This record gives sequence, C-alpha cells and structure tokens, in this order.
Amino acid sequence: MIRLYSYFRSSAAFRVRIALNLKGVPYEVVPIHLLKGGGEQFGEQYVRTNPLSLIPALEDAGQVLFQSLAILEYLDERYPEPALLPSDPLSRAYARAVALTIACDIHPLNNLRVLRYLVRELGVSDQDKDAWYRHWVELGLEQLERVVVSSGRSGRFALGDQVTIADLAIVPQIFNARRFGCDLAKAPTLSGIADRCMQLDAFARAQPSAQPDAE
Ligand SMILES: N[C@@H](CCC(=O)N[C@@H](CS)C(=O)NCC(=O)O)C(=O)O
Repeated sequence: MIRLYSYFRSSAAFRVRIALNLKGVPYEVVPIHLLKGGGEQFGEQYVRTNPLSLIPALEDAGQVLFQSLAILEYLDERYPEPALLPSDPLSRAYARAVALTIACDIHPLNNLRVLRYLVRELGVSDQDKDAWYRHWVELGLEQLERVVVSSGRSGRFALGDQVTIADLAIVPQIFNARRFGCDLAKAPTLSGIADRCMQLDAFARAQPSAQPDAE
C-alpha cells in the first residue's frame, strides 16, 4: 500500500492527500511531527527516506517520491481517473502555472524553517514574523487572483468546473492564510474556489482536522 509521510498542518501534504482521495487510492499515513523534539523531519530515519527533510514524501512500490507537485503528476499518470490536468496543452500549462505560483513563489517564503530562521537566527520578533507571513501570502494571493480573473478560465473551480492541480494548490494555501489571519479581501475568487472545493468529500477528508495526527 502507498505510504504518505505527512503532517496534519502541512499544506504540501494536504495537496497530495486531496489527490489520493479524489482518485480513491488507499494509503497509509505515516505522521512526521514537524515540531516535536525539534522536528521529526530531521530525525535519522526520516532523513534516510527524504534527505530534503521536508514533508510530504510518498512511498510506492519501494520507491520514495518527494516534491508535492511531482507526486501529484505521478499519481495522475499512475491513476488517470479523475484527471488532475485538463487535456489541451494550453490549459495544462495554465493549471501548472497556477499551482507553481503557489508552490514556488508563495509557500516557500512562509515555510516553517524560514520562519524559524527569521526568529532564531535573525532575532525577528514574533510580531514581525507574522507580518512577514501575511505580507507574502496576501501579496501572492492578490497577484494570483488577478491572474485567475483575467484568464477568464475560472468557474466553480480554477479551470471551469473541473478540479485540477491548480485547486489542489489553492485550497491548502487559502486554508493556511485563514489560519494565520491574512486579509483575503483582495482574493475573493480564490477564496470562493477554495470554499467550493471544500464542499467535496475528497477535500474535506484531506483537511488538517481530519488527519490521524491532528491535535
Ligand atoms: N516544495 C515542497 C515543499 C515541502 C515543504 O516545504 N513542506 C513543509 C511542510 S508544508 C515542511 O516539511 N517543512 C518543514 C520545515 O520547514 O522544517 C513540496 O511541494 O513538497
């Protein structure tokens, strides 16, 4: 059975949990606590699994995959239904671009290790760390909102009425933005997409509070 190294609050793992649920692929969650004891992602055992010390990693047929977007594309190729990418090349590139904007340009600035470095090494106050977090998330989502609106492609979801990898990236990012009290007034379309996605069972079952390691 597929094993997913996951942490309930990890937005990158959240993306993969949604894909597995949508595709109806059974999987076992192996919880890796990112805070306990300094972080289990740095433990010898997990570093052997994923030397990047990041969540998620997915183990299938004895192989370990990492990077959530690569994992999503792997799952889409291995379990094609329902497809997470549209069929025409332009729409595929667009869906990937939306997902990559979140995964490459928004999420990494606010990752745990970055926030920790700000506080522990650079002596930034908790208040300033939170301001950093909100600044990059609000700016990133405001810009992405403009992309999504001007593309004219959105419907119930980021690409019409088909769930794609774009939605799998949007939902966890909006989820975390709300948790950290970001102002999403300038991202109403993205917020609406996230709300409609969360009405789907596959998304709801993937959310942090539904995880076996939820606190
Ligand atoms: N680009 C990676 C990002 C993975 C990532 O940053 N995971 C976070 C949780 S969402 C993590 O493991 N953080 C641990 C840390 O910062 O020490 C992906 O998409 O898989």
